[in-house]
Amino acid sequence: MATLPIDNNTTGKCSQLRQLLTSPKLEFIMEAHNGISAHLVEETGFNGIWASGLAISAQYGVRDSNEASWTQVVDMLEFMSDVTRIPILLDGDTGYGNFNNMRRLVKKLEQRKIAGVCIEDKQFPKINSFINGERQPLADVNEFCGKIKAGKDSQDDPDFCIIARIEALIAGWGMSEALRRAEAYHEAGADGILIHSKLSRPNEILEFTHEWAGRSPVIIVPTTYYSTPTEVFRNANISMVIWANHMIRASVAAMERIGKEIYKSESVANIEDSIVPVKRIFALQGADELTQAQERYLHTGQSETHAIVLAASRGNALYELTHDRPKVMLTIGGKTLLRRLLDEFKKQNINHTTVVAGYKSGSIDTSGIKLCINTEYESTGELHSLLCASEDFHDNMIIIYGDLLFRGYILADLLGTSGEIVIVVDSTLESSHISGSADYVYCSKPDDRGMFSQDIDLLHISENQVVEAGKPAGRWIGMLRVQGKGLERLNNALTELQNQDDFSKLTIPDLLNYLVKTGHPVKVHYIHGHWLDVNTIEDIDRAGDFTKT
Ligand code: SPV
Ligand code: MG
Repeated sequence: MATLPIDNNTTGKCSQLRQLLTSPKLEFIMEAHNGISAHLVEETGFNGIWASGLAISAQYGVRDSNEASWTQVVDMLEFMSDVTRIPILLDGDTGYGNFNNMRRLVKKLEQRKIAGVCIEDKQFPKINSFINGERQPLADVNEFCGKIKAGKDSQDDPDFCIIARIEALIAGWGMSEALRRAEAYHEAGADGILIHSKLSRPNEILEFTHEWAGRSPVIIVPTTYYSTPTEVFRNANISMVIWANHMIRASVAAMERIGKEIYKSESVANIEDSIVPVKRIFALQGADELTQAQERYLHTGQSETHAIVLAASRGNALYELTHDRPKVMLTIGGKTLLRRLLDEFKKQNINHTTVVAGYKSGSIDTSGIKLCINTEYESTGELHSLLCASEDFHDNMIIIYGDLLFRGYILADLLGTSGEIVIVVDSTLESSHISGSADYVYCSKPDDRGMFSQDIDLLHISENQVVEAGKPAGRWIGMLRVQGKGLERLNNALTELQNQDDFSKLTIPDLLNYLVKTGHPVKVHYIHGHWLDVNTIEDIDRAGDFTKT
């Protein structure tokens, strides 16, 4: 089975068809009328496809009377051929014109990797043989032989097959005319004869094959004599059976049944289990292949960033404002803090966000996120919340507090850093407003604002200024990045810390200090302002102004 995009390993479709035609076995090919039905025919196990004129015209919603142009047919064949590896035999009606049209048709079919064409000895524009077949005029034998020859002389691949279809029996001209025509078409170079009948018994087909005696491969279309046991065809040395219209008839039956049911019940609840899931359609379209290709071509080796948002706390200093919702659901400038975060994530192509909630978790808008709940949020700290999301840890992720507002470049720059664990530190200590508790950061070097990309290590992070450590280099803003081996370090540290009695109280700064203490560097990415967190009522006003600028 081929998957999209186009499988170019299509060489040999003509030779496959020739083998089917000349093999001593009775072979079966099945009708298809568009890409998806062709795909299904191949997936089912058939070795070849009949691109039926009746079915292709029907799926276009027009009559089988050359109402769809031949180029429209060829366009559809391209879709069918692109998604399949088995050969397609086109029902080419009368060749869509005279010998000259036939020459061009063969060229165009070969360009689209169609393995062969069957033309019938009627006149253009044709009408389906089952509609007043006996009254339809036949083509002149010599003219039709010229068309076969012109087709054979135009093909590039010696295995491309041209099948001559004889309508003499349906048109009421009798067996001897059918045999005379078969002989002439065979002489003209036809690779096989399709003998058509509209009787409900296979009698005239069997008489024909008996008289023809294997001079060339014989193909039949048992649409009207469908009850004939297949063994009869096998015994008659028939080369190939075409099931000519069964995919389109099956789909019409299914669409009618389901459509009526939905119309009647004004609901789709009843029929859901009797149709394929949408996933099956995606599979038929080769959606997985596209996802893999996106990984390969769009992200140039970089996997997608995931985000973990810590949002379990109420924000006690906000009093009534968080009476019925956690802090992340506060609206600032017309949008909740959470929505603002998600919008910033989207800008950086972060599409996997896990939010760890606790307080009033039911009020969190879950669209576009996965929600994890820290049920013990009242008695536990940040690391416990972080652990709740451990299933969604990723080797390319950010961990962020839910009450953070920041300019987009801060996240973009953090994503551009290469350290395995990197924290964002604001070096504007003096002028910054500090509500809530501040996480003072002590670093290997202070922020040298004259340098763009600095290599800075975290030494220590603490809620209080540590007098003996000197002046802190800044404050952690509540945003960090983990990538590559950093994930293993984070997981190991969390596992080890869980053995401590006070684990339930530990914070992210505790985790960072532990990492540093155990010899795992945590890198610092300096910024200078352009963020705030929302802890108090005054912060809400400030946040409103922040979103306006
Ligand atoms: C078709 O499938 O369009 C055919 C076969 O031509 S039949 O409809 O039986 O004539
Ligand atoms: Mg047809």
